[in-house]
Amino acid sequence: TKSLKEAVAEVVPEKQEQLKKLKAEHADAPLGEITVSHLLGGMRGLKVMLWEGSVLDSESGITFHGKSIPDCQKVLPNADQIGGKGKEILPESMLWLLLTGKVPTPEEVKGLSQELAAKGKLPDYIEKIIDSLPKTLHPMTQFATAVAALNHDSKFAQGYSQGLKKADYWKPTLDDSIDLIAKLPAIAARIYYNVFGLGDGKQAIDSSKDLIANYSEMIGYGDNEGMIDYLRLYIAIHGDHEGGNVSAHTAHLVGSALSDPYLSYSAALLGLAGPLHGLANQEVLGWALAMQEAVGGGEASEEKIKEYLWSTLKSGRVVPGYGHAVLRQPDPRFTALSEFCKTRPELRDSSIVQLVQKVSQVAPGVLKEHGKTKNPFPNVDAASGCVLYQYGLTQFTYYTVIFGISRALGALPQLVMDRALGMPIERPKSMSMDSLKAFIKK
Ligand code: CMX
Repeated sequence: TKSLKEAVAEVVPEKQEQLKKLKAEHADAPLGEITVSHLLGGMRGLKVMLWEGSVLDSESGITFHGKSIPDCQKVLPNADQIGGKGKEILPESMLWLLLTGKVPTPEEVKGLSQELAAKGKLPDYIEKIIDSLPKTLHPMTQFATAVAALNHDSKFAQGYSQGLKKADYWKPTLDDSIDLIAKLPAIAARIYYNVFGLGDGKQAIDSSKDLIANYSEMIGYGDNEGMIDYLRLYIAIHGDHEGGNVSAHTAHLVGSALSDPYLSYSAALLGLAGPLHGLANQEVLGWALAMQEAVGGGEASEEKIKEYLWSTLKSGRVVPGYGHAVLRQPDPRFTALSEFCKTRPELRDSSIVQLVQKVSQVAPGVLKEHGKTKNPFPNVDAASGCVLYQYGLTQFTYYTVIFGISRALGALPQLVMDRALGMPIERPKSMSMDSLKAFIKK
């Protein structure tokens, strides 16, 4: 049985060799043309970034090292296989896959779980920083603040200041990344306790439990098997969505300046906190509850749902949880969460879950008729919040924090790979409108 660090150490030389060959054989191969509309249109579709963990296809959705979500559900170890209870993908298994490209054995996952438990306790100064923040400060701002402050003990920052060799950068990057992933649940739970007075406020860690069983305990859901397994699935499949989305790209960009993993991931969280990105799951729930009040829950008629959708669109707002910059089909993450709902009676019978499912059948037609969005189908955020709500986690300003625990599983492995491959500081060329005009005339 290998440790994660040993497994990564095996992969690094293979990846370095692959990059060397790519550079030697294909450095000048064109990847498409850049037009003015790319520059003005948020750089959609431009292939300008290396990202190893996952690839997003506009039709079939996300694959993690070539594995779809159903593939991962089949092969990645779950809690039942490591002495716990639960059938869904463990985030530890997903982390292993994202970092190494390999499916871990249950023993390897158990070892990783124990390593994370051993590193999960927060230092006193972090607890004090979180406790000093006003309860009215958005939980995501609190989250990013605490994560940035952990750079106090960064092994990468310390090593760099002591003249660490470039070839070794990836090692303390990996140490910091594992340390951060281990501490995210306790940070998130302490914020939950301070802002909402829920959980026991202690963030105690049981080394025999997996990351999310411990997190669930910390936020007061230790006895709720359905919620624990939902959180595992949610966190595993939100982990990575290739590199161009705001949070992943931000971690990569900030890390390219050799800011350590804590600073890089803190910046990523601040991007995740935007309503067009991670905050959409908070937006969806507020919107769905208002709809439930206006049209009824699971029993609402198609006509009423249509009317409500049109009233949102006519008021100039977007329908939250619908559309995507890359996807052109329903998001497989939405499908996976919807399938989970079918397996649990408490979710099958939930009025808000039923309403969200009904909306997902009606909204694509309305959005097509509206004619603006390139993708009228639900994205992951359409489904994720209603399940938390049904399980009693009704504080929806907290939802994006849970997404924030997850995104580290993909963003931090890429940071390790960036340093292992010696990727340079990111510095694209910008242009003013005048310089653009002058350039086009030439
Ligand atoms: N409802 C109404 N209009 C929408 C829409 C929606 N759900 N999605 C896109 N549009 C509109 C856009 O606002 C844009 O209008 P303008 O031309 O007036 O600016 C037009 O359709 C074209 O947009 P697009 O090219 O289809 O989409 P983008 O790549 O620009 O944006 C996204 C993608 C996700 C930001 C957008 O679909 C959106 O705002 N969706 C709602 C918010 C949401 O669910 N975000 C979560 C995404 C997943 C995640 O990151 O977590």
